[in-house]
Amino acid sequence: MSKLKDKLAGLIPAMRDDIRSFIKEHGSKEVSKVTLKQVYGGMRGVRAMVCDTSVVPPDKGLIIRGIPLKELFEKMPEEIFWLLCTGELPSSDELKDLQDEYRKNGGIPDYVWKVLEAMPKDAHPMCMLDTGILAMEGESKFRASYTKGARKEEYWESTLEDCIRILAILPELAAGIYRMRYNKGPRIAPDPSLDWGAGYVHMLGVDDPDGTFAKLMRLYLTLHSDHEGGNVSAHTCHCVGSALSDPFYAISAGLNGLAGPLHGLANQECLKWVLEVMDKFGGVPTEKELEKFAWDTLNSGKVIPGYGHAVLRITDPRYDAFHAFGAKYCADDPVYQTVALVFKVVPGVLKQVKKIADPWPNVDAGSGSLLYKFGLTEFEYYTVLFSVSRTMGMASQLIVSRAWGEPIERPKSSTTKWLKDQIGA
Ligand code: NMX
Ligand code: MLT
Repeated sequence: MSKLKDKLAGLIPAMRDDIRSFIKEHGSKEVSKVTLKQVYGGMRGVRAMVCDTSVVPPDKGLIIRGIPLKELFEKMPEEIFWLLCTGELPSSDELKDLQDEYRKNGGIPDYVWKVLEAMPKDAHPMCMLDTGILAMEGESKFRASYTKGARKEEYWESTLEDCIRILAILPELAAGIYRMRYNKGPRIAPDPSLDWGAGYVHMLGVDDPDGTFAKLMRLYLTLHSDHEGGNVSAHTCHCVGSALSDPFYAISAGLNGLAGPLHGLANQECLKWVLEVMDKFGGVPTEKELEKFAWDTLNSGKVIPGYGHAVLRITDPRYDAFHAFGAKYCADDPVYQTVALVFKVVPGVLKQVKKIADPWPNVDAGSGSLLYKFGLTEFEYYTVLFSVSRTMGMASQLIVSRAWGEPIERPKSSTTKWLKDQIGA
């Protein structure tokens, strides 16, 4: 048994009992009211689901299992996955054991590459990633054990095994897609001596002579890992998983949601926007030029990517972390300088638009300029990096919900006529 499985086996019975008795004792109490605006407004702020891996207070940003993100910047992404699943950071033995599990569970079957090679040459990298994960669904241990008649209390175990398998292959799959999609030459085999983040950089084949890109990659994978349960990717994964679809189905579904421009795809859109600005003004623009460009974007009916958030009402601490990394390693880089100028100018513009609830940068505003600087210039690929990381959050949420036996998700919808009758409108 892996140390993570062992640890969870020790924690889960008490967690399950606690949640069951909590529901039994207090199940009829009210936790949230729902207004008509929320019903029509993407359920914003409605508290109607559970996620114990992380929370996002609007005035603080991401807190993972009680630890504010800024205290986790230096952690390895593998440590974050352990933390998300168990509520504690791993010991060095536990970390090593999880890294060994990833190594043991690696290896992508040849048919997956054949499926990807058969796709159109201009397929979006996100479509390739989701297809690659889905193509491996036949391997699901959860599906096999469910078919054999596993008991509900055992579901989390095969869910964990599937999630470890997916996390183990993801950097290799994602890097292989990069090399295939952008004609970078043959795939690069995994190097078992490397950690999850550095191994991904190695397989991408991007030059990293002093290890700074690997440092950025670890930070990137840590920062994007989870963002409570209601974001589109986590919520989609959770909803699909609640039907007891296995993790290959649920995680690829969640990533399909991440591929939307209002969600994870904003990172590609954001760098595109920044490069357009630079192209138009022949380099780093002046504040005035940038302000006009921002107004032109808004007036043409488009969003300014990388700005605004459904929950946050401050600068996203994930943006702050990228900004600080850029100040340390990319201060002379014109793309980074433009991103920094956008941060200076755009909130002031967005504050003048009454309907915009949050004028501040989100996670997607700054990451692209750093990737670009380190040689990953194909910005259509950026959401794939987000995906590798976000899979940790989705996977841990799936494991935890299977562990306490969450039922199928099925909220009640209403017709407009019913709502009007109900309200007496
Ligand atoms: N640029 C232009 N308009 C905006 C922006 C923006 N950055 N942010 C919000 N608005 C608009 C929004 O489109 C909506 O307009 P309308 O009523 O005409 O549909 C109005 O302001 C009110 O929206 P909010 O209540 O402020 O935001 P909401 O919770 O609905 O949406 C986002 C949140 C993140 C979808 C929205 O801020 C946005 O589209 N931002 C740009 C895209 C982006 O950066 N997405 C990435 C989010 C983070 N991630 O990785 O997932
Ligand atoms: C995320 O990381 O999922 C995004 O910031 C979007 C969200 O939380 O809604």
